[in-house]
Amino acid sequence: MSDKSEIVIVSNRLPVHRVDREGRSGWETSPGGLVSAMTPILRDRPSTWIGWAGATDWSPDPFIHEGIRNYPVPLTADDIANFYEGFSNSTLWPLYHDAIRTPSYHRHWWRPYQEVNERFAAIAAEVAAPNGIVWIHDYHFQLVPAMLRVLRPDLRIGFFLHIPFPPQELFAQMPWRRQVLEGLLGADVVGFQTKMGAQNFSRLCRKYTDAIGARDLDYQGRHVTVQAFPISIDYARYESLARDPAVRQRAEVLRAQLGEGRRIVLGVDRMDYTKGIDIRIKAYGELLRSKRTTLRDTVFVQVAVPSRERVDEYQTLRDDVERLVGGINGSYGELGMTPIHYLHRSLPAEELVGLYLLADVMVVTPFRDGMNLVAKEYVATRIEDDGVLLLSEFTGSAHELKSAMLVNPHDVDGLTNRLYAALTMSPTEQARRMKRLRRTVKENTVYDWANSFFEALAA
Ligand code: ADQ
Repeated sequence: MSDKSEIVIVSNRLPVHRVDREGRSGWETSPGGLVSAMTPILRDRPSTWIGWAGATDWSPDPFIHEGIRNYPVPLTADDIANFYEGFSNSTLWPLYHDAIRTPSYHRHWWRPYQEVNERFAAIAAEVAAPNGIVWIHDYHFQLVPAMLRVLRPDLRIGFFLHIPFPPQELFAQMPWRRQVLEGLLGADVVGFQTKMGAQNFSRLCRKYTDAIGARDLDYQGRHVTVQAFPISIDYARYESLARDPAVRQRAEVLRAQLGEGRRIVLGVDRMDYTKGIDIRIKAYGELLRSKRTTLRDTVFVQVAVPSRERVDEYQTLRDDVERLVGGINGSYGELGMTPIHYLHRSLPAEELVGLYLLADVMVVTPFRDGMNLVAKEYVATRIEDDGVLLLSEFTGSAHELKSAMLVNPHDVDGLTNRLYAALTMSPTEQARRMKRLRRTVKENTVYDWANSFFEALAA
């Protein structure tokens, strides 16, 4: 394989992770839509994926795994504290999610953010073939496009933001707002999950930079395409897992464990304060308190993957969620039967799909979410056109999944009423909605998403 790549992907994590088995260690492809969407495209041509390998004490040399060259970028413990947990996850993440937690602005995080962006840009510049394509992912690397353009003006540079892009009223808070916008404007294509994100970006660029244009922008003599590319899932994979006899058998075992005859309400998320895990548990508690449902009729299962546990806000959230679950189980549970089952861990896809198959109601209630793939995964597994998706209006998914039962997660009474309506929805109404939802997700898969981004970049 040539050491120069026609396609280069830049993301915070490499698409692989280290596994140790029987004393031998090696790499395994990480689960996730982004990795599976890229793999067919990357395998066809010389390509490199640049990202962090996940450890601060060592960083291996570039290596090939399943036909893709991985280029690990070393990050020190200080980089993780300042660039990752600091600027990325305590400044940008809350600011871009409606400031539902107060963003922290620290000058001693900004410089490391610039330095790490420079490090990634330098590697991309080194590995990309002449006139090659570099696709940069997410809020960790908003300065890379402009840095890379200075080093390699021959490249086609794309940037995709996986999280929301905030409106002017919020973005204007950021002390480094102009630098971030100018960083992104280094790309030829800047992609967002929704039209709203794209509009916010164009408007902010017109206000704080020299860029002009209604949606696409002209900047420093270049054309910058600004567009929504709603991300999706590998629909066929989820549908086929839903048909897999082993997965279905496992689901039946889980059903027996949860109690035959109980309707199942499910939540699956990263443990993050944007996801509205607390609010949905409160709403379920209200249903029990008002006796509109009982311990015998329903059971709530919440699976939350541990996330960013060293950031204070995430510790507090976990404590809050666990206190809420404990309170409700204490008040309404009986010996041998609890209203809420709570798992704080990651589950294999087969187990997750088993739960999707069991869920009569799937509750997805983020206060703000770029897209939310869990909603789409649930829909893809409902091969019998039943089940109800209760979906927050403030997710990117709600822009597409219009036949879901939409909710405002800030309104506990509204959410409680909708949860009750979902639990009592007729099978005919369920089927009417689910058929439409399934068609929508099937028509725009993660492969369509990746192809349309590459097409825009090649145009
Ligand atoms: P996330 O905030 O991580 O992603 P989401 O889109 O819901 O949110 O994706 C989560 C993924 O993790 C799903 O594929 C889900 O199956 C998986 N997952 C969740 N809980 C799990 C568990 N307990 N065990 C195993 N797997 C679990 C960010 C943005 C989103 C955007 C995506 C993609 O915040 O808005 O949709 O990127 O762009």
